Amino acid sequence: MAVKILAVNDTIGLVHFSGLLSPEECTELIAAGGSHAKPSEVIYGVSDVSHETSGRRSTVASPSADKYPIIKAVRRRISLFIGVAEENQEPLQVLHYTRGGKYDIHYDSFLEGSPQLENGGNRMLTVLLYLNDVEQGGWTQFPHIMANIVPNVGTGILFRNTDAQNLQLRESLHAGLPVIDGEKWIASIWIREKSYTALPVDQTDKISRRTL
Ligand SMILES: O=C(O)CCC(=O)C(=O)O
Repeated sequence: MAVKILAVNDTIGLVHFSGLLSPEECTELIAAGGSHAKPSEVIYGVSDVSHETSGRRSTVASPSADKYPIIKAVRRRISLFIGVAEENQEPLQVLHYTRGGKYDIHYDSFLEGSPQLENGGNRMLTVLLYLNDVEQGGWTQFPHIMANIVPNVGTGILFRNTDAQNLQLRESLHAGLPVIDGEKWIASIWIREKSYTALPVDQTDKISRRTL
C-alpha cells in the first residue's frame, strides 16, 4: 500500500488521498456491491427509523466480508491508514448513483439522544473511496469549507464528523452532487468512537443510514 496525500483541510481533518485501492480492486468492489444493491434510505433527526427519500437517490449494498476477501482487505488497510481499530468500523457499503443520482446535503454523525449512539458511540470519521471516474458531476461537496472533490478511480477522502466532545462538527456538512453524465460508484465506511457490533446483514442496512 503506497498511499499518496493529494490535499488536506484542517477544519474537519479532510484528507484527499490516492493509492489505497488499485483500479482492479475498485472493479472488484463494484462487482461485490452491484450484486446486492437496493435503494438507499436515511434516518431523520433523533430517530431509529429509516426512510427512502428523494434527497438520496442511489442504491446501496453491504457485501459480506466473509464472502468477499476484498472487503476484509480494504477494512484492514483503512484501519492501518487512519490508526483506528478495525472493530470501530461499520460494515463497508457500496453505493451506486446513475444519472441524476445524488445525496443532498447532510451530516453523517448522530445527534445527542439518538438510539444509534448506543452501539459504538458516534460516527467520528467517514472514509469515502471513489471506485470509478464519473463523466460529469457527482462531486462530493463540503459547503462550509468550500471544498469540492471530483470522483476519480482509486482516490478517496477521510474526514471528521465530530469534535473533541464527539458532537456534530458543523463544517462536516456535505453532499454528493447530482451525476450529470455517466455513473458513480463509491464505497463508504463510518468509523465509530468505540467498538461497533456489526448486525446481521439484513439489519445492517436499517441502522447504517444517517441523519440529514
Ligand atoms: O456520494 C458522495 O460523494 C457523498 C456520499 C456521502 O455523503 C455519504 O455517503 O455520506
